[in-house]
Amino acid sequence: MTRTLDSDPRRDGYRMPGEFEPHAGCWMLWPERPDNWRLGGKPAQAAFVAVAAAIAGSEPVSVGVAAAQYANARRLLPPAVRVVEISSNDAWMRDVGPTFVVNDRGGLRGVDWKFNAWGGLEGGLYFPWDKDDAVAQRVLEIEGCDRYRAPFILEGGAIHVDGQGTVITTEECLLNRNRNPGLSRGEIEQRLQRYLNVETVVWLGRGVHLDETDGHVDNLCAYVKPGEVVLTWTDDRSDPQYEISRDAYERLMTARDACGRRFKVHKLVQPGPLHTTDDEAAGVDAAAGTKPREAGVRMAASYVNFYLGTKRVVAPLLDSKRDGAALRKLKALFPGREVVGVPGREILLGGGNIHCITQQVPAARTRRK
Ligand code: KQY
Repeated sequence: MTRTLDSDPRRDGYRMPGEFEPHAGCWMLWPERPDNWRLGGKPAQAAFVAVAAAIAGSEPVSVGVAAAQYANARRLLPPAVRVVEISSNDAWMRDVGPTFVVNDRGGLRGVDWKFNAWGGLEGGLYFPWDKDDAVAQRVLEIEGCDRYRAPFILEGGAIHVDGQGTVITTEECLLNRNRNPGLSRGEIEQRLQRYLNVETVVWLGRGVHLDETDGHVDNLCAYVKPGEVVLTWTDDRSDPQYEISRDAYERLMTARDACGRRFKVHKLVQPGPLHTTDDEAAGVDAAAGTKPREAGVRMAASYVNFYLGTKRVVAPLLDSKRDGAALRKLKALFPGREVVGVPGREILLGGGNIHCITQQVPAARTRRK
């Protein structure tokens, strides 16, 4: 039975591990809403299938799908992937799924953040979002894990941790008035400390240019291992991303993590710039309450939005001119893992990428004495 606990992970000795630590599996959701995914979600479904298949080569994958799409998802996904019925408003498991936390005695629990579709009625992306907000609890029931219901709004894509006391996040997202307007920066830091069990919050400024999540860190910067991060980068000073990445680089270079380390920052070339085409925009249904998709809009494309699996890194292919260099860099950064590229444009058209549609379940382990 899954209990909802009154305490918090810090008090109970649980911490969020780094994504680079071993996994027990990965969760995803199934895309179908026609006002976000073009052509009734068919191209996105093919992209999600490719991501699930690539991750399944590294660790067990489970996909939550609404009842009406169950047969379709089951038919399209590889037999090794577990398909279970879960209702959701869209398919961003990173943001609506639980953030798993572990202790040193093999315990595994989940934090269920409050969710408001990236901004609620002040710039959020759709209404309603009640089914999304209920996803984490369902995943925790299936995993048989106890649950912390965090008393504030946060999405999993807004945080990256090193598992050793440090979280990296962005001011653009976490200090945005459309998330937790009643909380000061200090109060948000205290909540991150309690629910992730960290000591140090490293604040970056803005996320990737025009990122509709209000600047999630998972599109900008990711941990390679404790003390080392990879940052999306352009050398083109006329590109709006240049100032954003340069500012993040400077903040990282002057920060110290919870262990007193300085960061080693690896720059990863950005794709494009990439823009939506007329055809792509025309394939998305208009709907009241949903952010419309328009042609010619620059997308928040980044190779940093990869999944860091136990044996494989699964990264988006986004730009034939840059994919090779990006994959070579990731191979150099993760020598112990296979780096697999999967076409990412259809996921990007929905507003995120591979990291945003996945959520790792860490392997619960006892610490060696
Ligand atoms: O960046 C993410 N973690 C999610 C992207 C959500 C986009 C919704 N259209």
